[in-house]
Amino acid sequence: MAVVGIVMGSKSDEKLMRPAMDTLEQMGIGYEVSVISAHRNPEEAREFGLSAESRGLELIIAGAGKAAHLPGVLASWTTLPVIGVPLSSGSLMGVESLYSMAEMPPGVPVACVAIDGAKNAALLAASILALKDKKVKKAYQEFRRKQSEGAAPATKRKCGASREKTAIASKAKGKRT
Ligand code: C2R
Repeated sequence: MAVVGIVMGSKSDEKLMRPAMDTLEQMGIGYEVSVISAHRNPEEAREFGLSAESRGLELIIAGAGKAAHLPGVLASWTTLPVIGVPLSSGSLMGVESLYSMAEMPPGVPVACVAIDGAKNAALLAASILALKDKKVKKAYQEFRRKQSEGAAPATKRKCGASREKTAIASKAKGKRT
């Protein structure tokens, strides 16, 4: 059963939103995907928001590029949490979408991840759903554990490299390290 509704402003957003779908699948979270533009399909956007909760959705992930009103408009029609994903499809590479989502005025919040942060949107969704779904909690914790294990050697190498760089930079300035 779909508990997450993924909505994107255009079919052209699919590639950038794909990591959200893959990650939800990995977490065993049911989702549905819709293409709705708040600008081009205002009636559908309203209907989606109004019916989301009664259809069993618990959370919405809305990805859009350019002037991205979609997450805010969906959030205006529902009290479900809405996570916005600003997409780099426009000539401003997503900065305009980021501002549209992150700068929602007080009263109707939209959680906003990084530009093209579809994967994090799904992980954030997992952590929210994990509050009451034990299976999701287990899957999310497992993901985080594996990620930490995999990241450990790379982190060590990075630290070493950056310490070396600092030492070289300090020597160049005539300072002791
Ligand atoms: P097209 O490729 O269809 O022209 O869309 C879409 O998310 C897409 O990234 C170009 C970009 O326009 C965005 N779009 C929005 C909205 N509707 C479409 N930001 C909206 O209602 O917010």
